[in-house]
Amino acid sequence: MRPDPRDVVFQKLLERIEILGTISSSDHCLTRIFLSREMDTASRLIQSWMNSAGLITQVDGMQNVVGSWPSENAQSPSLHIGSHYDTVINAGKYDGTLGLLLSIAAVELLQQEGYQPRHFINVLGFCDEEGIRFSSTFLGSSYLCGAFDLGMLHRKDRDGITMGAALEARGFDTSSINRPPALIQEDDIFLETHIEQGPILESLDLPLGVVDGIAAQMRIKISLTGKSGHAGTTPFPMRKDALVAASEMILAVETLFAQNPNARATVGYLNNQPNAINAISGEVDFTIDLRHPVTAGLNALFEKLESDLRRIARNRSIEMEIDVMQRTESIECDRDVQKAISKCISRHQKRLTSFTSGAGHDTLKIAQTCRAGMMFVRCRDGLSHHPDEYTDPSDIRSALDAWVDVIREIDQNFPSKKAASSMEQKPVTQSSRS
Ligand code: HGY
Ligand code: MN
Ligand code: MN
Repeated sequence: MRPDPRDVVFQKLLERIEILGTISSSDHCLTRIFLSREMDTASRLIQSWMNSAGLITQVDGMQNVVGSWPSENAQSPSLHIGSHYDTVINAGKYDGTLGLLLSIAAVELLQQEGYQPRHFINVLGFCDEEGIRFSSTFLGSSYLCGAFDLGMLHRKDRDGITMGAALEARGFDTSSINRPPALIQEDDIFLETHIEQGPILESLDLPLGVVDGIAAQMRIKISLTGKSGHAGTTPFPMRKDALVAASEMILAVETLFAQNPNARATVGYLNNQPNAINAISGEVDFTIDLRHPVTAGLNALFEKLESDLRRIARNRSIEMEIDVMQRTESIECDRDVQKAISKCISRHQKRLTSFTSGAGHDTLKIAQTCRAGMMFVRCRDGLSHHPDEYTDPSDIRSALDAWVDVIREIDQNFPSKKAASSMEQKPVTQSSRS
């Protein structure tokens, strides 16, 4: 008996997750960052998988992988689906990858079923959602929206290479950036499925959920200059210890943001100089990642934090520079798209839930250009950005079945574009964020 095509495509999907999870710049953990050789290897593989799903593919100069469904009777506006294929350092193998490979598999199934799309459908693999190399995220999605911040080209990586030089070295003409027409247009719709990266679906014992919004986020770099000196002779009152100042500041970040159950703040990177056992720290750089479900909430907390940090620097006679490297407003996912996703999920699970994502996604950026929505898939212990990140195959199968329905539903009943509703921010309760 011939195997069910859905089972065949599903098995291939599981294998591809494993394969992509091995393409890393490191032998002992998964790390695949923007413009790296590993990203080239991964993009070629993704391109081949898109080709075998019947898509016409190309890898653009920004290292996005674009797969277009050729269909005579397709028309505008377009339906774009996908996610990112770069990773953080020491990553899990589902973050980004699952949503992209699920989208390729869903298109393959629809093509096998002889489905004829009414709209242009593109599957998109974004090159830099994590923003590890240049501390600037959504590079691939903003490029495809024609909304790339050209100032980013001067951003340097830890080796002092600028983004512009890294792109030009690959033969990419950066003067072509934002030249119209952009692939993602205002009347289009973008759909992304992604692991939740949080504990809510697991706490509700649900495989799938609807995302109603994505939190505002900021990435900040703090540079402190004190005075290095001898550990054994310099009395405390004479010290300008940058590392102790940074320590007081980092605790101030936690104290302020921990008071607000919906807010998140993380210091993930710190560089200390001279970093010697018997020398007082003279210079420290560290980063702060801030999140809040709504932009206004984040702005208010950041204002308070900035004055706390300036007070600490003043009291310790430390010079301080605050560099806001990224600031992205919160968004509300399109209501019609949310309804369509809910309708499709309800065919595969009895209970429904929707909540705001604390994690950032390319949808956060693309929603500034066109209508967008997301479906979440449960992940074990809500763990992500960690090698133990895991999604159960039965949940992946539910997601695949639902995603096929979502793509067909939106393509068939493409919601008409209403006048932009005021982006009223929905009040956020603790239970409604991941
Ligand atoms: O940081 C984030 O929220 C996402 O995983 N890039
Ligand atoms: Mn991530
Ligand atoms: Mn992600």
